[in-house]
Amino acid sequence: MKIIFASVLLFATVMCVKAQHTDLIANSEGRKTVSLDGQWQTIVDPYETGYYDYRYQPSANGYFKDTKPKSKSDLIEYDFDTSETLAVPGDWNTQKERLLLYEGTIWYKKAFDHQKKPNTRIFVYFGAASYLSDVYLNGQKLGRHEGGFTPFNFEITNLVRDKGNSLIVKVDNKRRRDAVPTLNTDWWNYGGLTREVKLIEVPDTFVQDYFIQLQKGSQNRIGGWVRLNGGKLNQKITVRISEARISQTFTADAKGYAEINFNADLTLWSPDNPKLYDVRVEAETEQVQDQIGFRSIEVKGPEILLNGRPIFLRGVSIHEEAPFRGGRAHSKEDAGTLLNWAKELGCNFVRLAHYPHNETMIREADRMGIMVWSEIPVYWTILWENPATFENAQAQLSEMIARDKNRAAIIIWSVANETPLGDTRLTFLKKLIERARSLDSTRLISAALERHYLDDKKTQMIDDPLGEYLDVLGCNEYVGWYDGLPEKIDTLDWKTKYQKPLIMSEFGADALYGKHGDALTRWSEEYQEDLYRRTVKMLKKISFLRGTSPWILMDFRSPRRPLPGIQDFRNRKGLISDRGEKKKAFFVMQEYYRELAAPFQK
Ligand code: GCB
Repeated sequence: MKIIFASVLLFATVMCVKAQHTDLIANSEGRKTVSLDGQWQTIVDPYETGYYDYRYQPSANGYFKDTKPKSKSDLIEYDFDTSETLAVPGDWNTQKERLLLYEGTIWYKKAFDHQKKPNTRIFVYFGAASYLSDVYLNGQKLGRHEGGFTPFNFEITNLVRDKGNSLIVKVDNKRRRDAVPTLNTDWWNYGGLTREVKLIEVPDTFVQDYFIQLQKGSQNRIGGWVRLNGGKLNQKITVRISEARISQTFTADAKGYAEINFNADLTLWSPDNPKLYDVRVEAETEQVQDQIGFRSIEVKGPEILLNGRPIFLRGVSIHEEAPFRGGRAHSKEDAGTLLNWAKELGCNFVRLAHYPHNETMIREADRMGIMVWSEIPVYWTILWENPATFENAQAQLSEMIARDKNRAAIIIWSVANETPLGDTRLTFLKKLIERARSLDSTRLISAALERHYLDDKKTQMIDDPLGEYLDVLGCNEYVGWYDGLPEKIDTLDWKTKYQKPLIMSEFGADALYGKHGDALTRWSEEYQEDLYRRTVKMLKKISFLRGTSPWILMDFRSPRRPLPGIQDFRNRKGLISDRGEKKKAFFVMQEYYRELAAPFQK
């Protein structure tokens, strides 16, 4: 009886610590931090032996205890310190050949020392971990985080020691039907601590978060809020933008929250002039600095207005895949290469598919003047009716917005990609849209929808009921690749039920760089080129089209693409190969964007 009670209690404690990561600390890139990047000790654990006992109950003495034998007779069947290492940040699949197809658990350990200063608090911050993470410090569980592409942090003030800390993370990338994304995706299920890990040290009461952007519809009024966290909440907070001669002081309420609101005479951010201001948020106990751009983004009928002027989004879709070396991208160099290719193509816009990319990518886009569509991996066949799936999608959406809401580059939050019509899906996505609008009323909301044929077999109709709730319609179409041959493209007419701008959020064809043939030879550069030529002609006739993001900038790894000698497990729809070689279709798109740039002025 006692044993049963004890194990129930243990189970309850292990399970109850679920999910309690603290709200994200804003601007992790701009704060003083200690990097924990580098080699971490790792244990590959396909059966989760380090987590469950032999009755498949959570074990009290899992690997997170990091126990060492105390005598020569002690039985301990693992040892982080003599185990293999993996680099963080980095996916595990591309670091060791035998992990390429691995989907399961790997335990990570980092030992560190840290002299905590008086009157400070310490957080451990993860840029992302794919997909499900259980985090422990010195044998104690800090919490769990679900979702592979958004940051999270835990407070460790009371657990951290001056010497010999053991930070252990169980990362599990097993796919699940009820997860977001679900079992089925056209991209590689990279696992691991794929982004940076760091310690953030802040004063006892600190600036937890802030939202500083132009108010919806205004080009000269900044609105938003600042939120403090700690014991001394009722502080004065000054928002200072010295270059614009702005210094405005507010008083936080008893909860540490201050609404901010003031006029500002600013040079607006745009692709022509990606102006960023040094913005300081000065509370009494902490001062934080950030680089923030200000611009307005609105829709009016089928127009998209940037700073009040109509704009055409000359875009391209991008996966978070590293050029040349492969695997998950995470560095400034990766971001620079991808975004410079987009610029060379003539882009002023990128669709970052199909999940939030790393923060460096967004900050580079901010600096380079490239507008961004950012999305969550609500992709294809999510379990719409499952409440936990909704909570998970909503958490990922909230974390995406929490991290990037001060980046001028981001103009669109997208809630879904190619999801099948139905009532439960509509309810699910409407709720996500409401949540996005409640967190950020300044940006546009979109989703990549599908089209269908009318009876005449040539009219492409966009009338997905979700369209009613979006600001901008996205549409993925693959006429000429999955649907007929390229000549079919010439016959199409486009219609929409909505008086709203359309972004053709995907179109394209696979081509292996260097493979040549005539325009009807699948996988040849000529087929892809011909499809792009015909598609561009078609696009020019769509009166409500205000943007394009062809699929895709660079070839990327996908488990759905086995064809030997051609695909070799890569989606070859890139305009550029994974080795950086430009295919013929790149230049078709480049020419179209040159034409478009002229009247619309970048
Ligand atoms: C799509 C998906 C994208 C795929 C692409 C393809 O519609 O949105 O994730 O990779 O098609 O290549 O089939």
